Amino acid sequence: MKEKIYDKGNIVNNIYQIGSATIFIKGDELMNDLEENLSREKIAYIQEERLIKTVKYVYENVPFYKRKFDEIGLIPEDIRSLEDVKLLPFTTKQDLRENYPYGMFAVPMDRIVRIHASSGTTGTQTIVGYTQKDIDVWADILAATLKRYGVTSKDMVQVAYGYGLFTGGLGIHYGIERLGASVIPISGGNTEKQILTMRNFGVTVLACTPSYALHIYDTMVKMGINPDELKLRMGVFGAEPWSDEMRQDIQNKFKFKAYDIYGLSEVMGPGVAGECTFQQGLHINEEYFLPEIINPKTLKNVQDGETGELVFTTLTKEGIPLIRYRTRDLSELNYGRCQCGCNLVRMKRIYGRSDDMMIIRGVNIYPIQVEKILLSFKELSPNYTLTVDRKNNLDELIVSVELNRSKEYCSKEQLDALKKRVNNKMHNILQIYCTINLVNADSIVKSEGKAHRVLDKRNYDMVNI
Ligand code: DLL
Repeated sequence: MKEKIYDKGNIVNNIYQIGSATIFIKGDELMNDLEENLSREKIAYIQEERLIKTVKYVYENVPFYKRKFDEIGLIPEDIRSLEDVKLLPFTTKQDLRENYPYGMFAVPMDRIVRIHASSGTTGTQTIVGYTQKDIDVWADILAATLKRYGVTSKDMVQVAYGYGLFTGGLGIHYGIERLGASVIPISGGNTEKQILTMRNFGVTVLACTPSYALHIYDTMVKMGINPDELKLRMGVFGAEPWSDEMRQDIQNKFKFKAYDIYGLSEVMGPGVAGECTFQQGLHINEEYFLPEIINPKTLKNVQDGETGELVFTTLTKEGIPLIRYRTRDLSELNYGRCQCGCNLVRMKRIYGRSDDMMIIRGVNIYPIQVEKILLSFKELSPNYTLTVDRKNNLDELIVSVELNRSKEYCSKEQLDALKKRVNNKMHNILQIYCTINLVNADSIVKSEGKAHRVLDKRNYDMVNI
């Protein structure tokens, strides 16, 4: 990437603009904004400049923001430092829905070269648009993210995220090409073909949702193919919450490192953040996305290291720039230097979404908490669903989980004893008893994309986790 950058440089004042990458020159110093070793001061310097520009840009180009700013008597000139981000109003998914389809776009449609949409599993779809520069920046960001996992131009990456309106497939695809690695754009589904492709083409990196990775593994076992026969050396998994226990399970099964990748279509798509080889949190690509954590109730910023809702302000986006977008995702930020040497802030792996929280008889429960408990039993597989119902005015949680072995191998007494152990652990940790359904392997429908695990019959709404 570096050679490409230096031989095409054009000096504009004291800033090199090369494709989508920006290189600042301060004295004799060259600073590439996609370099890993930016100091915190340099990151803040880039962010501040870009924040000030973005605020002016949205005020002038998005009537929604002009109205919002005017309502609170804020003018772009009020934003002079990074701290001032707190003066800005929030943007929510509801705002995007109310301005459906193109009301939040900052450029005329003839500058939009690509449209994506959010999955719409928690309501109406939201549409996002990208200019050519947005697409180029996205590819650069993803290339940098993949590099942090150790992906190189020698790798062959099978992209089993869905291609289409979902950002997973095409988003990662362009990053792989930008890095110079080979991409296999197979998309999701057709699992046996996925496995044969992996084996026959010598695939080294698998990119898909973690739940689909497990489905691929189960299918591999059925086909009599051992992961050791493959050249796979890592997985790039995301798009849905997955517990540390599920990660461990995937790593043990495939015998490779399973890296987490995070993103959301409103903010860009995959690559907003990703881990490094130390797997100690996901580095946020902060030069492009200014993160904050707020308390979702008070909407005030929390102290560093406290858990809350992630909020992002996009810093370079042209198509659909967003100010303080409330993601609903729960995480925390760590500004300490990572062992990998990179100073980009790390976000903790997503714990869940604030709107995934199930309130069962007054107890707040996130699906990932149940997943952790289930995976602590070697008899149980990571395939499960959670159904919440109300009977006689009492909430009930029904956990259906696949056994690792067929029921035929277990006596009724063994199954009852297992149910009891699982239920006791649920009660010890989550303070609720639930109904446990132990079902045979392969009796729960597997998703080829994001897993749909929670059915809340109290409002008859399928919630995506
Ligand atoms: O899921 C983008 C993506 C594609 C990310 C491929 C990673 C890999 P959306 O469909 O808009 O975009 O869904 C975004 O998915 O707000 C989170 O709730 C959840 N999510 C995404 N990545 C992770 C992750 C893509 N690594 C929503 N861990 C987000 C937990 C994740 N949840």
